[in-house]
Amino acid sequence: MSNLRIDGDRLWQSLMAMAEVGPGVAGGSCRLALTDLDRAGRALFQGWAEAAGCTAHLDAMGNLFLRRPGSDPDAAPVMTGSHLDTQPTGGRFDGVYGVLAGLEVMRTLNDANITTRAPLEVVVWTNEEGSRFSPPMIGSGVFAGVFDLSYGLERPDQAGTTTIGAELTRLGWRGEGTSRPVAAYFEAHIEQGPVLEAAGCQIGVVTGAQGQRWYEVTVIGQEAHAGPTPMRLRRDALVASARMIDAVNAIGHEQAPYACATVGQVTVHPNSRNTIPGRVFFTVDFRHPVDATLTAMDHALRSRCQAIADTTGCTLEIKEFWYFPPTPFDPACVAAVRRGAERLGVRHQDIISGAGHDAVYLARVAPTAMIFVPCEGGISHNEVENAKPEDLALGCQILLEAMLERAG
Ligand code: HGY
Ligand code: MN
Ligand code: MN
Repeated sequence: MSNLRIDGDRLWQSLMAMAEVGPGVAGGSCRLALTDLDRAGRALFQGWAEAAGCTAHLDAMGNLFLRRPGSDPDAAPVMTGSHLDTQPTGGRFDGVYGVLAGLEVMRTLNDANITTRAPLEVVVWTNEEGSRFSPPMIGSGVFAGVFDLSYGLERPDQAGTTTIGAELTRLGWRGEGTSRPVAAYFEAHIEQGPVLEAAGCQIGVVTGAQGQRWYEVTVIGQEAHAGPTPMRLRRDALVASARMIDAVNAIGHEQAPYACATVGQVTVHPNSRNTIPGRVFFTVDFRHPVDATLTAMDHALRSRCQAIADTTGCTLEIKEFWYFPPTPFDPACVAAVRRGAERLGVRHQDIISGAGHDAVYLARVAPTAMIFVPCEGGISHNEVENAKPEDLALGCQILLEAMLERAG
């Protein structure tokens, strides 16, 4: 194992070839979940993996498993993977890196003519991003038993025109079963934040992921004419929402340095220049590594938004839409990642993931860990997202070694 080396150039070429599928308008990627572009990206990957001797399996949520046989076919596979669906203004590495690093592991073992004892599998999880269909990580969530299959299939798209189940049927991705054995799961991913780059580290040893709470907020005021309606008589849902959105931001700052608070979506009804908005919908994304703080942020959100609704004559509905607690990864798997970085003699540090990943749900059903590499300026969910070929190669080398340790 000590002289097995992944081919960083081949990995980089694969990443750049995948970036040609569903290119964004500014150098990134746009392959929204379960669109024809998502299909094209998966087809490219599946072709490569099958050419590398893997066989494909789809489950009932369209999760795609590419299996490399082991000498013991009954052994639970050591799994890696991530997602190929992107944000609308996504980058070339978020998710894709983890899938193609897994492919590079398979290719490297083929080149060395090595058969592992346990089978290996690279997985493409359905709808990790949670942009077109919410919540995120729905494919891995059903796999891990966090959501039941009917919930996963019924999720509507943002436009309310279709569901995950209907799109899976259209794409021919309705497979069998919702789970399968997994001995361990390792996921390589860009950090998507500034910590590693600022610390001069090439590898992040991910010890876990912070918790998240997502909300859907609806504020009801009264539509009225923008001209004859005196300011003092208005029940302006957009003014109330603006104050609530500022309160969301304040809650994030008050729980610094680890809290995150984001309003990413706002819709205004009737969205007409000369009608006082009567109804506003907005989303809230709270994150924190400590569950009790996430709870305190929840209480602050509810009390401050209610006070604003009361003083603006509006009514308020806050629906908690999604939650997962801070999730620690498996110490033995984390140690395997750390040993890999030490063997390579590269600067590394422990880090908690700010982003959610499929690994968070896999951690509920199998020993799991992640490998982070820095991204330029810590920017992600942005078309400028970038990473260094040498860092991507180092992360992939550690992935190879961690998987081999487990697979034998
Ligand atoms: O929202 C997240 O953390 C991930 O990108 N789905
Ligand atoms: Mn991702
Ligand atoms: Mn993402």
